[in-house]
Amino acid sequence: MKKGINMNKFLWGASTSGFQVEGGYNLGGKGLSTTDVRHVKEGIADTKVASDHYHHFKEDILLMKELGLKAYRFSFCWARIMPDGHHVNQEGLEFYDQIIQLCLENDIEPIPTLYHFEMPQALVDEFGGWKSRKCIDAFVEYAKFCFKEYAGEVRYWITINEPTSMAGQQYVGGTFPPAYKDQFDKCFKAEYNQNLVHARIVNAYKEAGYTGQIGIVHALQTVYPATDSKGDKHAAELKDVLENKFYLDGTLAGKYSKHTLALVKEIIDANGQQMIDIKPEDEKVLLKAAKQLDFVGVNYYFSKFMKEYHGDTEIIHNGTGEKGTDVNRMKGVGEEIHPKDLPATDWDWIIYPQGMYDQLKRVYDDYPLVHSIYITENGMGYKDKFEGEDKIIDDTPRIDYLKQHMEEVAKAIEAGIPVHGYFVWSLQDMFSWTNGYSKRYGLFYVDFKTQKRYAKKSAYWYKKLAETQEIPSID
Ligand code: BGP
Repeated sequence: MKKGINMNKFLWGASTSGFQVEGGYNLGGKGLSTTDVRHVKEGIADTKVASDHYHHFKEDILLMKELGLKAYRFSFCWARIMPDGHHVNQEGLEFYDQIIQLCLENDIEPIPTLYHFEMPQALVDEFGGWKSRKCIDAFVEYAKFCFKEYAGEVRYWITINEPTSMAGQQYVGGTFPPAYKDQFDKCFKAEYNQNLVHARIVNAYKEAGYTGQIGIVHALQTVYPATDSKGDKHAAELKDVLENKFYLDGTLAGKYSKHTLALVKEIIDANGQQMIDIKPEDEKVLLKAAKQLDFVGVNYYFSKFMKEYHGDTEIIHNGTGEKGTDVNRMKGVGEEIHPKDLPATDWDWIIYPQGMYDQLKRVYDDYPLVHSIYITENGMGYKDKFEGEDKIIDDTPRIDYLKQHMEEVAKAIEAGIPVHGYFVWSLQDMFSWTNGYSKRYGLFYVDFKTQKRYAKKSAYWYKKLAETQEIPSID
């Protein structure tokens, strides 16, 4: 990265999430997760097996070791630890214990996320999921249990992965159960509840006196107006509040600003829905947590460019990798456009590395309580081609993507922004939530028939980076 910056403590790592890699969906006493019962189109994936990390975790951790990585970000499947959301399953605990021990033995920092898009289905049956305060209480108990169980072994915890992605897909985009569309009020309410549960967990961790670090992970997409017109600028602000600012305020400032709430109301009003209730007692909990938060994780993949739009909502999600099929215009928000001069992935994610720097700067400048940032996900979905055991999988476009984004991270560090680690999404190929298995992200290619792993060109490139602490060129 940059000479002169002490990179010894910088955590180079890779990320995964339980449901996307583990498989073993009914093994070792595991209960069903909300993701297990979600309808996945026939043939695109076998999520019951996934990347079979359940049986291959040793190999996967040793592959990280070979690359010289210093940290592994993974997630606990709550239903593996507590099949019904309340009672402990010893075998599930042991599974994560083995992962944690193996990481520690190999000098890899284990960084679990408590909630990465999945919870026990039993809790949805019992309480209705995040909508219910009882579900929030159950999550707090689960978190407290995990803190106690792994105290002394886990030094970094992540409460929730991307509160907004899940809420957006559940209530606006309709790609996740309960698959509602255009329910902006419910979307903000779900984010509100997740911000609150996150805060309660942070406070509980600190009250118990643990000495590790605790943080949250946000999906941050940098939003720009398509032109300098007033209407486009306002559309960008509205989109930003929907995608970023509402939950940044809630978790990093501990208070929703008046401006944020005015924009939220504008979106909800435009859709004829009822403004959500912001309770002062909840904001006290949020503020207490924001002041004690040790770090924020940033997942950055793409930026968005907005123009003014006043029609009805129309969202066509490109989940096929057929470039140019994505449509996103939202009533009360605006329309996403794809500037012709900017590259995009086959899934229409606009590649804009500068958005990484701009977002890091924004988080640091606008939220003075933030004093430590990790890039917890960054990577490129690509249609990798396997051409035989003896041929290296050439994913040069991914290397180019990673390199450009890391250069922006280095720029941010030079500018004094406290970024303390970087995690590639993802360690190995895995299930992609709305795209099945055709969208690959891994440093390691997975042949899903044999579950054999093969290093891609990007894995060697990343290894060089971890060894030299300099961003290598693309050969
Ligand atoms: C993030 C999620 C990850 C992962 C990644 C890539 O939002 O935290 O779990 O899925 O995005 O997304 P996708 O697989 O949809 O391309």
